[in-house]
Amino acid sequence: MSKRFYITTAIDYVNGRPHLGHAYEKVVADVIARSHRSLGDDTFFLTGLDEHGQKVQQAAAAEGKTAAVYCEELASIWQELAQKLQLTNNDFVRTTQPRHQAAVQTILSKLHAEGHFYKEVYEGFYSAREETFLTEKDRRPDGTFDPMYGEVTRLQEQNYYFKLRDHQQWLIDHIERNPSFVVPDYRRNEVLGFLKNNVLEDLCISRPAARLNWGIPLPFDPDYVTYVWFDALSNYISVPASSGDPGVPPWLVPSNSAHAGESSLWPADIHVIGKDILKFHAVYWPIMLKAMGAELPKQLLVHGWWQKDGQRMSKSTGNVVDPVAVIDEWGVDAFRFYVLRELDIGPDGNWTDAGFRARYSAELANGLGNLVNRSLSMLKRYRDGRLLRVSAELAPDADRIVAETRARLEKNELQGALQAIWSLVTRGNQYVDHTAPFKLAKDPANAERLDEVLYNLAEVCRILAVLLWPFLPGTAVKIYAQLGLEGVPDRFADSAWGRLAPRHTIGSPEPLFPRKDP
Ligand code: ME8
Repeated sequence: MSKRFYITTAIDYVNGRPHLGHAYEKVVADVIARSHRSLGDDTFFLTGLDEHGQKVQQAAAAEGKTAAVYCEELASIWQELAQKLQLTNNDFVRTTQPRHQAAVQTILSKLHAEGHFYKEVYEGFYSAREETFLTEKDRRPDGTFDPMYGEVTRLQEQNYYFKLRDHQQWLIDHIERNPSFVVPDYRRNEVLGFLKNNVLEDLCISRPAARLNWGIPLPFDPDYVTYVWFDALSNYISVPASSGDPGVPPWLVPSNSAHAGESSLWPADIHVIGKDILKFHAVYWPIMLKAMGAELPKQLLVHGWWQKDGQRMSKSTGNVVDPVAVIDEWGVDAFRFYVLRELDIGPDGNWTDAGFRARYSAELANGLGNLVNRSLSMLKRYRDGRLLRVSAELAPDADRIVAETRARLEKNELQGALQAIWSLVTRGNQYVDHTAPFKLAKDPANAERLDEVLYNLAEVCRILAVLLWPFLPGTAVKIYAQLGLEGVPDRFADSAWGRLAPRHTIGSPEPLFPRKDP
């Protein structure tokens, strides 16, 4: 059985509009998916929406709508964003889809039948905002709860619980034996610290339907719906299961599903998630999968959070960065570039409009845009767009940078890969300054040298298009078209030096990143 590279993102709550943080995560996953395809891996990229639960039910009620109508309206806004970001997701899961609900019910029935759940009365505190039960341990020294929990109420109710305790040592061993299961390291240490210093509490996996009806009914007790996290985490496996994936446990594959053939998606290679949902993915999800007899995902790639001007983004402060507005004004590639270049995967980031403009102007307009535009314009002006002589003067620099970009991509170091790519932009611009083709063009005695210089510049532009494809796909395609090349630069192997043929004629140079007034 062969394995496809399978990457997912968190599925977003549809309790409002998408913001910068949601868009960032999806772009990160898209770049990794595109890189793997470019490097030759058969790749499947999944993203989608988390539509059930109290947050969504409350948001719908606040607008006087049913949850179903509310989700339907918002889902199209989120799907439009996926298109605007030029995501290459192969599927879009919504937890309200029948295929997903059926898989969740199959999982619940199986785990119930095998004795993983029990029913018990709970008495304690409850945060509706975080949909979580709280204990005395969660109180701060002054007796209050962290404001992130919103209003905390006392509650007494009967629910179903998933036994976690028996799996605690197994999970610690798994994380210790697999250093790349949680990346970066400091997030892995955080999970290990949590697991070693606390006894795992069993997980409440139900909510009484009388209190919350917007959820998947428990198949063995219609008075309850499924806890939203149990529902949501299952999306990663419900999608492969519903298409007959040979990597998922056979009991989870519906009998009427089309058989997906011999190549499997499951286990996932990378779940891209934000730091706030690490515990759900590094503790509950592996234990759910172990109980199901399914393999564990290979990696949780954990990114940090964006702030705006040093402050947490929030609707009440009115400082939420709207990715759609940025894209409409500056273009999707400028958005993708800024978030990936500014923030490495791991630490927190800070969006400032001034920082965005500075990178646009220095790195996109004056860096990449200027190199491509002046290189191709000179070729047009001095040689009517024709390459007359092949040269490999810049090949050693280009080869070194291509190798470094590849090494960075293989480690998911997207910021580092962009830095490597921009070292080729800088090298190209220096080369123009040093060789001064505009001076060479004045004396026919320099004709051969000018031909060589123009070839090196065109070839650097072509290689940049190939390297940029996962990051700035629209720009990469434009560079290819301006070079008079057909198709898309979506194969990393084409970054080898010297693919532009002698006598090739380029297309028309056009500015890639128009300069904007300050
Ligand atoms: O947590 N910066 O959904 P969600 C960076 N439905 N990332 C951010 C961010 C910010 N300011 N704000 C949110 C959920 N995110 C669940 C997930 S997965 C089975 C279920 C990230 O809409 C956040 O860390 O609250 C998470 O990875 C994603 O956006 C969705 O957040």
